[in-house]
Amino acid sequence: MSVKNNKHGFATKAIHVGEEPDFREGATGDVVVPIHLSTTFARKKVTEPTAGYEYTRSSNPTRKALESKLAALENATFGLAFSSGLAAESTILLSLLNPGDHIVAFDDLYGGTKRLFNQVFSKLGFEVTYVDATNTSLVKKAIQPNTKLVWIETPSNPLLKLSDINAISAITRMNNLILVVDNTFLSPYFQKPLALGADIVVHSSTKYIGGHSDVLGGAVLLNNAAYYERIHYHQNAVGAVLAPFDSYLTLRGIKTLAIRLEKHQENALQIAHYLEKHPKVSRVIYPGLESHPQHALAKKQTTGFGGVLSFEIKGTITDAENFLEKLTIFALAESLGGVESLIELPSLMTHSSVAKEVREQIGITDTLVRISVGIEDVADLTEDLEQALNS
Ligand code: P1T
Repeated sequence: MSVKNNKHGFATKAIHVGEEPDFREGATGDVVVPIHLSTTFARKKVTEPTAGYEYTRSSNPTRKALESKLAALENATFGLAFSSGLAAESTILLSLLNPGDHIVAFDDLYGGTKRLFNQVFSKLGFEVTYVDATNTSLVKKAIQPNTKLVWIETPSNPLLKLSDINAISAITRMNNLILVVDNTFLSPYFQKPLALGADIVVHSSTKYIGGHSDVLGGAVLLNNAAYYERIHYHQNAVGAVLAPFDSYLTLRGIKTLAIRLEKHQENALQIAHYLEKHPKVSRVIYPGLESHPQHALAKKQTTGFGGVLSFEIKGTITDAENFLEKLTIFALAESLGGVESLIELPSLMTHSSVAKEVREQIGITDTLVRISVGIEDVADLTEDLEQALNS
C-alpha cells in the first residue's frame, strides 16, 4: 500500500499516511500505528541508533506517524507535533527570533496567544505591534527595520475576521519576513495557507484535528528546510513534544476530519441562519453568511467556512450569562472543534486575559457569544438555543 501526496485525496491521506502496514520480517502488519510508549530505544552498536530512534523527546515512531500525516494534509514537506498549540507557538518564536526582533500580529488572536506575546515574550525583549490585518495596508505600514515576522489567524478568534493570506504574503516576501498563519479554525481540510504563500502553518490540534475534546496538541507545518531545521532542533531542545498516547489519539481523530468538518459546517450554516432571524440577536458573525463583510474573500481563499460562529445577544452581560446557563445540550466551555457543541462568552472566558479597552476596540463586546457548532442533530441544537433565548 502506498498513499502519495500528489495522487490521493484528502480523506485518503487522512486515513492512510503514516500508517502503512509494516510487512518486514517479524512485523505484524497492523493497520493502525502502534503506540510506542518507550521513552528510550536500545541499540546494538554504540554509534548506531536502531532505525534512527534514540529517545522519545527527540523522536518517537507514533509521533513521527502523526507528523507525516499532518504534513501530508497541509501539503507540507515537514511536520512537527507539540504538546499544545501554545507549545508549538512558543517553539516557533524561540527558534526563529531573537531578543529585539519585532512581530506584526493580527489584533484579533486567541487570548492565550496574545498573553504569550505580551506577558512572556515581551519580557524576553520581543516587540509586538497589533494591527487590524483585515486591512492588508495596515500590515505593511506596521513593518519596522527590526520586524522579522507577521503572525495572523484567519478566521480569527473570536470575531471570525479574515486576512488575505496571499496579499499579506506578497508583503512579507518583499520585506524578507516570515509569515505564520494559525490555521486552527479551518484545519487543512478547508484552508491551505502554505499554498497561498504562508511560510509556516501552526495549529492547536486540540481543536478540529483531534476533534473529540480529549487530547491537547499543537502542530507546525512548513516547506522551508532552514526554518524546519531550527524548529526541529528546538522541539527537542525545549522539549514541549506531543506524548505517544496523545499522538495516537490525534491520529485517530484525523481519520474522520473530512466528514466531521462537512457536518460542522452544515450545522453551523443552519444555526447562523436561525440566529440571524432571532429578535434577541443583534448580529451574527460567520464567514459563510453573505452578510459577513469578507464573504467574498472566504469563498476565494478557503474551500469552506468551518464550524465556529459568534453572535451578539441583545441586552446586558447578565442577560448573556443567563442565556448561557440555560442551555442543556451546548456545553458552557472554552475550546472548539470537538464533535460536541460548545458555547462561551469570550469577554469572561477565552479572552478575559485581553484588556477590556483592547477588547472593546477590536469588537469583543461583553455580550458577544462564541459557538463551536458540533455534529449533533441540528434540530436539537436550534431547539436548545430557542428555549434558552426565550427563557
Ligand atoms: O490550547 P492550545 O492547544 O495550547 O492552543 C492555543 C490556541 C492557538 N490558536 C488558536 C486559534 C486557538 O483557538 C487556541 C486555543 N483556543 C481555545 C482554547 C479557545 O477556546 O479559543
